[in-house]
Amino acid sequence: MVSIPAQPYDYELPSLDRVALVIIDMQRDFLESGGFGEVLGNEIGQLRQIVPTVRQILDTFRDRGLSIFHTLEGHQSDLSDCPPSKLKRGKSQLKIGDLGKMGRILILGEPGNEIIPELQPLPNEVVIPKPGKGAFYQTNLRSCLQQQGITHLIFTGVTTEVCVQTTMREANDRGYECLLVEDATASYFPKFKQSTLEMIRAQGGIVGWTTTSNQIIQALSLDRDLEGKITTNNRASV
Ligand code: TIU
Repeated sequence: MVSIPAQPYDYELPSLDRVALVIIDMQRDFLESGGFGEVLGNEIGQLRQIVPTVRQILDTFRDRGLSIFHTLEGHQSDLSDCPPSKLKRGKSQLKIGDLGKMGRILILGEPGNEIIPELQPLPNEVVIPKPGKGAFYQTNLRSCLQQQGITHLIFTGVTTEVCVQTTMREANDRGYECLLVEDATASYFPKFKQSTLEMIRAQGGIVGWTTTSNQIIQALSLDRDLEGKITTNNRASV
């Protein structure tokens, strides 16, 4: 059992083989200039700030050999999986599927749709492309989690109130115990991020828990000696 200090109370992991890290949509379309996020009229700076923190958590999960899922919002090149409402929404000049600075906007396989270089998935990590804001909608995420016996999900990524919150709510309704890492998620609107954190953990954790990257890293890190050899397992049991 690993206990992670969190709000509104400690988050308990029964065993490390039941937990997965979920990194939501850390892709160029949201974090780099010329992508979908900027086309929608947003400043990308807020989002870029969390990259080193997400990387630290990713490294901790890699170090411990724990399950890692990356999601990617994007559509088929023929837009067959993009509802007309999503395509029409907004007043920007460039729409989903139009040619932007990084290829066609929000289209799977285009340069702008790739996960940012700092967080590139390794071959053993699962990448879930998704057409919606929630990662359970029209994807095989649930069956992948079931195959691995995952019951506990630790969330990072962007944007807090859109794809992260939608996915957490979907996961919560499907019975997963959800923990959001406060300093490893970001919104184009800081006040929306703050409100989302508060609404997730309100009412006794109505959607789940929130904590900080330090708490996760402390709880999951292996202690190493000066030569890099593992000395103890800290508080975590494998
Ligand atoms: N616009 C915005 O805040 N977010 C999205 O469109 N997608 C995700 O959050 N990934």
